[in-house]
Amino acid sequence: MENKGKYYITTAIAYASGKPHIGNTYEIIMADSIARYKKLLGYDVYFQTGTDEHGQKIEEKAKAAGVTPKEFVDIQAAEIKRIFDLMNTKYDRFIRTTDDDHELQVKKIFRRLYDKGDIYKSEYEGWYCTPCESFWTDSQLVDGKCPDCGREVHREKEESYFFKLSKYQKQLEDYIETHPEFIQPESRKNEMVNNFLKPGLQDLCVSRTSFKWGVPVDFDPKHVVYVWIDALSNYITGLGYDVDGNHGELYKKYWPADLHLIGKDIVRFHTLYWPIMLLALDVPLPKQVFGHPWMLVGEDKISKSRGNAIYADDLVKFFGVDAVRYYVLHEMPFAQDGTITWELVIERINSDLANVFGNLVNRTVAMTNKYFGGQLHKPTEGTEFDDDLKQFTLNTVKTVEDKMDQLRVGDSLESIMELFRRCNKYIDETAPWTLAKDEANKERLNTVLYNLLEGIRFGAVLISPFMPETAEKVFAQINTKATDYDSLSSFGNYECNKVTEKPEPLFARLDSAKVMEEVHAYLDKPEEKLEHKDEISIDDFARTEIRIGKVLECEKHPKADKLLVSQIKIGPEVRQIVSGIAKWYKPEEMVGKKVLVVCNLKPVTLRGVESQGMILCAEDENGNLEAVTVDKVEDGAEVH
Ligand code: ME8
Repeated sequence: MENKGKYYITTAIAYASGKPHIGNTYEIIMADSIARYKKLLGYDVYFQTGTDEHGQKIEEKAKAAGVTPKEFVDIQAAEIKRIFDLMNTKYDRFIRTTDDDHELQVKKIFRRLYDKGDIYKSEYEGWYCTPCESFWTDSQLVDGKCPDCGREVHREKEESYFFKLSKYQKQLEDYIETHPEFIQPESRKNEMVNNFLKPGLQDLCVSRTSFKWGVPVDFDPKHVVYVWIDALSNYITGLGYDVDGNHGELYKKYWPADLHLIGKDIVRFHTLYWPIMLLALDVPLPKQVFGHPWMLVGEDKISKSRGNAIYADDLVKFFGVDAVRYYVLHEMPFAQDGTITWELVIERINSDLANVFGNLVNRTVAMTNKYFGGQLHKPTEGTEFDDDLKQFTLNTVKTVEDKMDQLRVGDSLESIMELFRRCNKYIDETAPWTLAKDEANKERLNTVLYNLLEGIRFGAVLISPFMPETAEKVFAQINTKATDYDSLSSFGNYECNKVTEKPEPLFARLDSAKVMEEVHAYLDKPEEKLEHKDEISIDDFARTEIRIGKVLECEKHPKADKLLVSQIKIGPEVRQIVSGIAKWYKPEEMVGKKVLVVCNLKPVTLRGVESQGMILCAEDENGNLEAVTVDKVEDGAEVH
């Protein structure tokens, strides 16, 4: 296939502050579908996503959770990646802003802008919104609250570094004017121009001293780099951009980005601050920023605190990966917000995936088996219905191409669904079951089924970027290898291999009331929690001396069946310890084990035998007990 050139696509990097909801997840599914579609067309695609891990909010959340910020983001990033992987997204790099290569370049970028005089030191006083990590002036506040999120703001004053946005305003305006496709959809562009550029850009505060969790400014380490400067840089650092010009191969090949896919709330950062950073660094600007709309639950904003959040992994449990991908991609309009509820997902699966797509494939494969033992031959004749179907099929390829060029993903899926509807109509028009009654119609029946299988093949190839697993299932059922884009250049490339004998339905029809009952039972299930003891401080814990001990000898207690008596070497000492483990261990099984011993327990005498410590064991609900052991560490080593 002809190489169409390179295509670099990115998503926003998700805040590593909590589990991503279906709205956040929609963005990566959409990016994945665009990336797969471009690959299908023959582009050399690089797709990057990842996590935004610094900032005050994350520092505070980590503190509340009693872990270090790095421990906190490690857990969050793993969860975010798990959800992205579950949704079958095939990114080339999952960048984390705590990655060393990224942090190094962020430091260098900040220093370069400072050395150039584009960043300068001054003092800042303003209204600060902690969740948004943004300063606001009096006039920017809305009813005294943060204009972005509507939450409380507080007064803060700090010595800060500032970025001279104003210096590049004119250059940016010219770029936006001469590149009408740069900010999409059009409505978002107008918002940026009218609300921010026309009034004039203010210099941006780009460092913080009120918290520590960020990339330090290397020449003034009490400051950390503003999280947006850090986060936006990921799009170039992830490719191996180097401030000193020693760029990696990926950067040389893929930059500038063809598409930054982001949500409507962060268009300002991507179309004003980011291009100005690039202008200041003398780096070419990205070709397009697309601010997609938001997904709502019913009519409300998705919010964990409101308790209305829907998560991709829960949906997948009930409907499978591809049905969820289909729903979010099909349902999200181009510019207006879209909506999701569990009931709507069920309705859409029934109306489109079960009744139209699944039913078409199932009926066609079943008829091919029934009337031809699963094996057709290439047809020799046609009728007007056939021409119409063929034309419709070929047109669908073009329509999808046009729509995808404009990133109208939902419309593209609708066109593919229209093709399946057209095929179903063709079944009604040709009535294969009637043709089958007369042997004289055998050739005609072969043609009809061939055209249907070919229509299905076209639909499956076209839908493969959006529903990759389903497309594979269809290819397997109709047994075709003609799955590349070139095979769609003309109607009639289906090879007539023997179709599968027993086609599995692609999508089961769902009984809404029944499924909703199960959904409620599942979602209302109280979260299981362990009972915890009172909190202790690290100092309290440090009072317990736990060391590794090697069991040298072990025998039964002379007077108690439940007890074993061990001689345990702990570094230079040997201690005698009595433990209630005879039910689980024979004495000889203990010999040689390196166990954990509490050394500073007051000695006690148990049925006449002194015990100078305690072996640590784990016991589960089923009554299994195991001594905790180590492998490599020498006896005497302390556990902390
Ligand atoms: O904004 N529907 O991260 P984030 C659709 N770290 N998209 C939604 C949405 C919804 N209901 N809610 C959020 C950040 N999003 C920054 C980005 S990029 C250098 C730094 C989108 O985890 C949101 O618009 O809050 C954004 O594009 C993405 O999810 C991640 O949001």
